Amino acid sequence: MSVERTLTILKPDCVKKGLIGEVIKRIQEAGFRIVAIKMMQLTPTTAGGFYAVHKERPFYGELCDFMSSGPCVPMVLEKENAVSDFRVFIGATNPAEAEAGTIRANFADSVGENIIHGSDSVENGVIESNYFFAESDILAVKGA
Ligand code: 3AN
Repeated sequence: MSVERTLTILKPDCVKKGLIGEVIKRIQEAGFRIVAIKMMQLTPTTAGGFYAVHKERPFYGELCDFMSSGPCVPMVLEKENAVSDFRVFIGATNPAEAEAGTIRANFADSVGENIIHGSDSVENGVIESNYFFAESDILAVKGA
């Protein structure tokens, strides 16, 4: 297994529920190193660019409105096998189907408002990290 980077976003519902600290604590306890982090508010346009792959889906407008409804916290995480391990860690897109103990099972309300994003491939991990961070913002972090 090789060290990978994945892009996560603590979504506006995570921030509004006061869960930034709790979710970051769990992310670090699970062995992911935070190598870039910021808090920002997306616009409908920047949210739309991030989710451009879903442009034709019926929920696209709702998704862009939600993702720009308040501050969010994008982060780049690093770990061996980070991409698929993080997808397991956060749970299924629909929290009703998410495995017990995952972030979405514990904290998410619906498929639309599901607390957290995780890249779905190594390639997208790089593309999505570059959407939010310059390479110079991604720092080497030793240990957890
Ligand atoms: P994931 O984020 O788990 O990879 P995707 O890529 O299928 O899921 O969907 C991207 C985002 O679009 C999800 N995180 C969710 O917020 C939203 N989404 C997906 N399916 C629906 C749906 N049926 N209704 C509303 N929003 C959805």
